[in-house]
Amino acid sequence: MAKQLTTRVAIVGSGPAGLLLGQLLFNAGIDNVIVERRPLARVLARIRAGVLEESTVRVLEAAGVADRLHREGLVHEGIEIAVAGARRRIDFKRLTGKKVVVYGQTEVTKDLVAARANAGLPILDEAQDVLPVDLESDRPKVLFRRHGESFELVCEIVAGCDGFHGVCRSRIPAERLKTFERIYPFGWLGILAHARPVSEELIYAYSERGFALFSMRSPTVSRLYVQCDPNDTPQAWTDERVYDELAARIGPEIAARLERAPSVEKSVTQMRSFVAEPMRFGRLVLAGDAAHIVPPTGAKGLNLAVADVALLAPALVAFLKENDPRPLDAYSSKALARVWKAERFSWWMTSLLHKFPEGDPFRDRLQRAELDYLFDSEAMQKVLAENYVGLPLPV
Ligand code: FAS
Ligand code: PHB
Repeated sequence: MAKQLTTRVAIVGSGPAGLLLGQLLFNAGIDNVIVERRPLARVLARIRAGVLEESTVRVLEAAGVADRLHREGLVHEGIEIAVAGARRRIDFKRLTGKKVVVYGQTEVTKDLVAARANAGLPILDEAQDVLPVDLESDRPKVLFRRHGESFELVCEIVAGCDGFHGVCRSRIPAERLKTFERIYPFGWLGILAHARPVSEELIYAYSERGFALFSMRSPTVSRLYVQCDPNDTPQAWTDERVYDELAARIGPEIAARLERAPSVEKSVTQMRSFVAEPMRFGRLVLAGDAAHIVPPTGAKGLNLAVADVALLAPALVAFLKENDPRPLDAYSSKALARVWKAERFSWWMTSLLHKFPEGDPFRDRLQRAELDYLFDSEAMQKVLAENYVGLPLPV
């Protein structure tokens, strides 16, 4: 016999989307429970995104979790694009009046988990066989097993914040769901190293050997990526090979600054663009990677998850506290309008900066022309800048 629990919003997944939604709903006086498949320690250890849009910072401030971000985050007013050793700075401040903050997703997750603990709110981690049911009724449930016991979490809304490999999206009947996908013929091999970054700002490098990204987490921690075969494993890349490829793809001036410190984390990220429409089915709503994936080139994944939640939280407040269904009815179409713009930008940045397999010389020439045009045209630099710093949030 399953043990019955009740709440107003059952949130599936304790990544940034689920945690932020839980915090905003709590702040609005709406009870919620997070059900998470992994041990919380594993969630807290994940190394993922690194760049926050200004609007993301505003939402985290509104949630009351931005104090450490403001103390430790690095404000960046531009990035550099490098091509065959030449570099061009994209000046966000001058072109858009905006900036970004470099603050790891790992830290955002820690801040949100700490706020949730302070509020005494549950994260039911290590939940197995999680299954949202009765989604077209006004009392949907999330069934799950935890520490040997079966549970039935009765609620009014199920928020599917369970990422690309979660269960919630699959609970929408196939005939009601449209998906769009593009898989890229490469991946990213990323390392984290306790080494001074090679530059004050991020450098995105195109080279005939492949893409490289020189990012960071702090003035003493570098986050470095090289384009790799999509089937590569971290074991296929010794630290020496990573540093050799980084040096070969950026040119001698920056390469000379590479401190070849041992990696403390090494992983391969697959590259795909994916969108599921709609982001709602009955009392189930999707937010973040559960509904869409972007290649990380445009630093949009985490920021899109935050933008979804910034739209979803007030819509749930209107529905649950003011009995006004209109914002929730508009959620999916409004969120998707911005998602597709970020999908376009992430696809464009990825297509611009990565070395594609041989076999399409016309495409290769177009790519070089696009890079040259970016280097020479302020209009093109402004297009990149306004998308990178983040388009306005939907209201
Ligand atoms: P998440 O995937 O973060 O969280 C989903 C949560 O749901 C997880 O904790 C998972 O354990 C849980 N879950 C899954 N199935 C469940 C189930 N059945 N029941 C209960 N819980 C379940 N973005 C960038 O901008 N830059 C980057 O460099 C970058 N690198 C990335 C590297 C990797 C390996 C991955 C996977 C993603 C990366 N991203 C990056 C994108 C990433 O930051 C996401 O956009 C962000 O984590 C989205 O947050 P959520 O939507 O909360 O999904
Ligand atoms: C990172 O620091 O992890 C990072 C930064 C920018 C990106 C992708 C990843 O576009």
